[in-house]
Amino acid sequence: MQIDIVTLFPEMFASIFTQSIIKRAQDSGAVEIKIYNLRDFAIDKHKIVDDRPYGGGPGMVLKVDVLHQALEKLKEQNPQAAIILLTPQGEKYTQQHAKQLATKEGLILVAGHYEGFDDRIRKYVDQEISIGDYVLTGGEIPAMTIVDSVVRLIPGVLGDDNSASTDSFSSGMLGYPQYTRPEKFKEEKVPAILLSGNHAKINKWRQEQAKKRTKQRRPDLLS
Ligand code: 4GO
Repeated sequence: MQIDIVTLFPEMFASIFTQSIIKRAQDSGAVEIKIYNLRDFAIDKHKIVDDRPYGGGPGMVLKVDVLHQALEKLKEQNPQAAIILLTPQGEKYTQQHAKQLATKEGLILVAGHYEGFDDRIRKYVDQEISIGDYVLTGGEIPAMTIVDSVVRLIPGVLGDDNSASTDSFSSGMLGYPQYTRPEKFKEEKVPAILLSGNHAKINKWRQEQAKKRTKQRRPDLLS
C-alpha cells in the first residue's frame, strides 16, 4: 500500500512513523508512507496556501487551487488511491472503516489547518472522515490515527502472536480481560481458569467476559 499525506506541518509525523510497528511495516515493504508539504504546491511566488474567508469571519481558509494542485500531482503517482479529507464534518471513523481502507492499494490523506478548506475541494475527494465529535487544530492527528489503524491490518504487519483478530471491535465487541505475571498482586489472583491449560474452556470464558464487559460498558455495540 502507498500512503501519501498532505500537511503544512510535515515534521509532526516523524515521531509516530519512525518507531514500533509502523516503522517495521515500512521497512518490510508492506507500506510506503510519504509526507508532502502543502506549501510546495503553492502557485504564486510567495507560496501562499490560505486566504481570508469570503463573507468575513475569523481565521484563514486553505485555498482550493493549491489543494487541487496537490491532489492532481499526488493522484498521478498514486493512481489507485482513495482521497480522504480529515474534518469534523466527515463520517465518524470506526474499525469497519479501517478494515475497508486496509483493502485499498493507496490512500491520499489531506490534513488541513486554520479554519478549514475552501468548500469547493470537496468535489475532488472520495471520502470525508472524522475521528470523533471534537475539534482539533489540524487534521494531522486524525491522519496518524487512520495510518496506524489501517497499517496494522495489512496482512503480515502484525505477527501471529500479536494478531488483529482478537482486537476490541474486530468481533463487534470489546476485548476480553488480559493478565500476566505475577499470579498474585495485592491479594488479587489471576482467574484460575487461565492457569488450567484447558484452551476450549479458556476461549469460552474469554468470549463470556468480552460479552459481559461490552454489555456493561458499550451496549450500543451489541444492538
Ligand atoms: C479533523 C480535523 C477535528 C477533526 C479537525 C476530527 N478537527 N474530529 N480540524 O477528525 C480543518 C482545519 C479541519 C482544522 C481541522
